[in-house]
Amino acid sequence: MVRVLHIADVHLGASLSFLGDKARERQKDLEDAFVRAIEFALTPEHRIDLVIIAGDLFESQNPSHHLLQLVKSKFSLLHETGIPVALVPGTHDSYAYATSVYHNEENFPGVILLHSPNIGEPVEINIRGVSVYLYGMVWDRYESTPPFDIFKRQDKQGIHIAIIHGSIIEKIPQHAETPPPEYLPLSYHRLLESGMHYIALGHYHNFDSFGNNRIVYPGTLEGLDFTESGERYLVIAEVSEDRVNIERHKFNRRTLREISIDVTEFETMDALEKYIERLAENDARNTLLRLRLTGIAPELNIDELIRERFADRFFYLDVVDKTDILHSETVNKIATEPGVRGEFVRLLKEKINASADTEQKSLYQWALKIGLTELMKKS
Ligand SMILES: [Mn+2]
Repeated sequence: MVRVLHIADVHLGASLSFLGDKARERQKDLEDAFVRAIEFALTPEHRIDLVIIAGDLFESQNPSHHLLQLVKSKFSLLHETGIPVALVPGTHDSYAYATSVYHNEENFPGVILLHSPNIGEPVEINIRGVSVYLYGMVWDRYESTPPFDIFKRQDKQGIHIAIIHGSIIEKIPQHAETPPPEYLPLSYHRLLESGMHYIALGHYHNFDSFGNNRIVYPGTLEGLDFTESGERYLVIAEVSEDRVNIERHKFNRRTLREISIDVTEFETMDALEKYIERLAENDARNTLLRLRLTGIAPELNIDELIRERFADRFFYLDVVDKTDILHSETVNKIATEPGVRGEFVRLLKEKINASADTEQKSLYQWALKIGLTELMKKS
């Protein structure tokens, strides 16, 4: 049995610009997550035999000097401790770029860098007397030949592990268009026939596993956006010839959460604020929260009011206002008024009702909301 620490999609250097002035602090979280993962491997009690990095360690093929030094120093420590590291480049930090950081192996002391365009000869290493064979590939427009999932384990005694940054096609959402080849499409049914004891994947950012844990995506260590909400895990795979056990340790320091609220259920702004107050009781300083508001709002500028009151409470707060302005009581009352405000509402409502195009419709709705909010401030 070998104990493998399997990470992927760390995305060191991701801009995270949607976080505005919090972006730098969040980037630091990603760096810390990488450092913590390596420290985990270096802790003798964790008995890690091998570290696998299955692509997108960096956000770009040409990371900053700072990030490179950080990664290099950690790989040196693993090397000195005698823990092997196997790595494949990903899509963001692709090997295909002429300027790819992976072309300079000095940056990766002791690291087994797997970058052949097709899975061929494995690299053999020895872990506590057991032969471990490492297979890997990176997609190359000219040299990689599909299908990529029909490789086979070689007939040699030991543990056989493949490392690939690619998409399991059975997981591509039905509405998505045919995946472009750079996604490196793989069928898990065919991968299971490879005879590999473990296939360490990267590319999908949420944890997933197939075939009794033979094929695993660990997911990101810290959520990068709201499609990566909830807990993130450090994944350890105990791989033997007859089975794979997966340990998942909750690992993220901050958590992204997306919550939908039908504001119609709240009679007053006060009641809604009390509800959000309760959300904030639960570790708000480490929460990146997106509130999606639907229904009929008690106040026209509901998103602004929530932001003003709660922005400082959470690490990051985003309020998406999808409330139905046409059925708002305030708006309908103003629509019966004489004068500029009433005229403005009547005009926009007419436009909204008459427009067939949804994009146009929502633009008019937005204009009604913004315009009326301003006009109400003046009265
Ligand atoms: Mn990625």
